[in-house]
Amino acid sequence: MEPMRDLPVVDVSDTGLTDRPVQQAMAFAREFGPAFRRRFHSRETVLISSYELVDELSDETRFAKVIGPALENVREVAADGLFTAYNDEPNWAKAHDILLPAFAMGSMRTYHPVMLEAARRMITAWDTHLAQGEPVDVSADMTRMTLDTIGLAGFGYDFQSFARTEPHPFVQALVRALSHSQAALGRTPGQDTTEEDRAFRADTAFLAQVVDEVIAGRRTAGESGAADDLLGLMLNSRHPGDGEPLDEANVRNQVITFLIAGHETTSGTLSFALYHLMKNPVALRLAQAEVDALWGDDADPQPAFEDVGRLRYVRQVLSETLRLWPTAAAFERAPVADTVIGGRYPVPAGRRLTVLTPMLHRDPVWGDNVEEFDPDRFAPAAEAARPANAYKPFGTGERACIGRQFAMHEATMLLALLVHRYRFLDHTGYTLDVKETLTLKPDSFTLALAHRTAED
Ligand code: MNH
Repeated sequence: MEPMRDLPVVDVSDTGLTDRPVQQAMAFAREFGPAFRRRFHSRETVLISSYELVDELSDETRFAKVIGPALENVREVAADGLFTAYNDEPNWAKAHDILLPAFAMGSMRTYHPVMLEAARRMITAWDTHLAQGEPVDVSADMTRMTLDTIGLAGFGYDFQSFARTEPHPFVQALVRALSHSQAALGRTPGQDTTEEDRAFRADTAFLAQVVDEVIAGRRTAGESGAADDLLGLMLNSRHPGDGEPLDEANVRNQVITFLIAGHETTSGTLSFALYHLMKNPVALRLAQAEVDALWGDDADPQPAFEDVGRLRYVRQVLSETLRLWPTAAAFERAPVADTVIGGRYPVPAGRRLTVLTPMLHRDPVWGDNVEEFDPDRFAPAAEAARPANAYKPFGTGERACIGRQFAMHEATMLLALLVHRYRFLDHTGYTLDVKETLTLKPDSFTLALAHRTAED
């Protein structure tokens, strides 16, 4: 058997991880294959991108999520919130048990009206741009929409993002804190970071303060504040096991976690989806046919909760978008006991292995035209024919994304409304440029809009 040290090594200590570490790793995977070691000064990461290896890593009896250096940095912001908690930290299981019902499919009915409200804000804003003949900044507006959604659905808090030209101060602080976390990962040892670290602490203190105000407001509201949103659930539920509610600090960490995990990922997905539809007229036609069958030429459709489940092709568009550009592009696993992967590489217990999801999603199990955008890959028959564990945009196992239904409900409804209402004009001849800020999004992507006519 070959030890892991026989895997190809790429040392990036000189060039650094760049501001696009995911795309850098994708290029290395293309060159060095489905398992390689990336060395950056004293830190080494093993990157995995074949279906066969990920299939093994998905076995929950052999592997578990591990908090590597990237999430260890995010922990400075989100601490023991669900996303960054250690597996054996009691608050993980406790919060997971309390919050799981709030993310089940049936709960989407509760969030549907505020999701629609956020979607309508965006349409109002886009109608104004259209009337003034201005293009829209896709990623910026998608981020406004998803932030308003999670604020309203999660905590009854209105960020009013469409009334602002600059992001809400809370978001600015959050984005700065997270980019500090990403930058910390690529730092050269010995670099002086006193100033950045001070700014980072100020930002995290501000985040905590805003969240504490929201929580205090809810507590003062008493009975009338007992809403069935995520915050209401966290403040009012006791764990079925020990009968205890989540502690105060943990509730704050969960709120910050949902804001981190729940808005940039979904907004990036929506932005990539519009990019793909703009470039793929056939897929766009099929999506239009689906929404037209549902809403006809209603100038102002008000989707019912049940409508969203009927938007199968629009959902396939989003699934295919997440195949090519999974906006949370990596997740990390470690063996629970010493093991061997690929039939030949011994891996000691606890050794971190990073799944590079965009390359998993380009594995030959996806066929020989993996770069092509084709929502038919997610037609029921095609899905049934594909092996399990080939598609992991939401991670895997018990630590997989809790917000998957939430994101898909929100994104499917908005994308359907946009496709129903507008023509998308590629007014710059846009070439995809993927920006990385822990999550992925198309950079500087603007669209010109027109109203649809009877012919289109
Ligand atoms: Mn989400 C975990 C991707 C939307 C809340 N999410 C994960 C993981 C991935 C992921 C991948 C696993 C990370 C890991 O293994 O380390 N999430 C996404 C994507 C979207 C998304 C691609 C949108 C598209 N996520 C959302 C939304 C919410 C949310 C919306 C909340 C409203 N996600 C979470 C939480 C976790 C998570 C919380 C951590 C779950 C756990 O470990 O218990």
